[in-house]
Amino acid sequence: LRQRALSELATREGKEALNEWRVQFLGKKGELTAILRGMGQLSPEERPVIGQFVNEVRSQLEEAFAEKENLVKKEERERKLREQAVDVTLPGRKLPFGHEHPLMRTIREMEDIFIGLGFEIAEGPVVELDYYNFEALNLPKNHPARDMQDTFYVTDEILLRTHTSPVQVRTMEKKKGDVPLRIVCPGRVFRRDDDDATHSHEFTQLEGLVVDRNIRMSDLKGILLAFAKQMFGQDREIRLRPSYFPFTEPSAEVDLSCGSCGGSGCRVCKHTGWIEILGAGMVHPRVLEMAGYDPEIYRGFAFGMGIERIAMMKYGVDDIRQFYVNDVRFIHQFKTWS
Ligand code: FA5
Repeated sequence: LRQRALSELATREGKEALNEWRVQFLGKKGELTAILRGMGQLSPEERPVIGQFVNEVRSQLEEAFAEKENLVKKEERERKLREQAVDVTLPGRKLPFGHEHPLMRTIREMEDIFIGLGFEIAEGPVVELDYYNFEALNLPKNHPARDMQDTFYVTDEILLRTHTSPVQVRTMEKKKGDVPLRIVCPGRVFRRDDDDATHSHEFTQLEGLVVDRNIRMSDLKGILLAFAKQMFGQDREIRLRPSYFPFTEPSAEVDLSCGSCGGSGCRVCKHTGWIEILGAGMVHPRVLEMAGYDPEIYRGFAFGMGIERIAMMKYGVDDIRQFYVNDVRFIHQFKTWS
């Protein structure tokens, strides 16, 4: 029996086969137990001899079993390790990284320049009250200049802001007459304009406002020139043309000299050598007064530029809609890494 058991044990592979072997030879109903049970038929002299012999065989088999069991377990472990092994030499899978949208990048560049010029960043709501968007900017109901900005109304008193100028008023109210006040505010605005290559019904503006004693038009020009040169290059110039906004007096439209043709005339600037980039002016005394600043003591200048138009000029984009259709072939050209 011992011979048979041991040689069979050697042929068993795997946990289950091993277990079957244990049941067959060492189990309660196994062959060794059967021999022990049959001992009753032996003579009293034979019993201890045979009994001892059977126990010896049992412990030999148990030992052999434990050894084999260890071996099987070890093999199993090694097999698992082999199966789960990671090949560290395999090349990694490339994860597609995102990056800034060209508009966000332009906003950040503009903010950086104005922060360098001593401005702080301000924000205001996109869904705005008629009061801040129009009335507090010297545009009472029925004022003809309201037609300049075709408005998306939510209710009679609530609208989608048509420009970032309401943030001027909100900031002045918050500052409660404190000076100096120097802020820029980038943000989304909405107008019922028909979309074309240079107009979008949703676009972004960057508003600027400075309030202090002794602020003059030349301060406005100086700041805008410094901005234009940092944003577009030292060779660029600006020019102010008289204009009209109800919330500034005097008002100006500001042109940037054309970089593509160097001023000699091309398609980008429609052969004029200049491109309009923003509206600006000295803050109207009534606007200062309504927001809590005494116009006898304080003066301010303000400007509002279309960020898409700035981005189009800086990066040579010929259609404003490119910023909104989210074609990745366009957007990926603005990756700052490779
Ligand atoms: C204004 O919105 C004034 N709030 C600007 C201002 C601020 C004047 C502070 C004085 C003091 P205007 O409507 O001109 O002005 O718009 C300013 C700029 O926004 C334009 O020069 C242009 O660059 C951009 N813009 C206007 N309409 C659109 C449009 N539909 N799509 C894209 N850009 C536009």
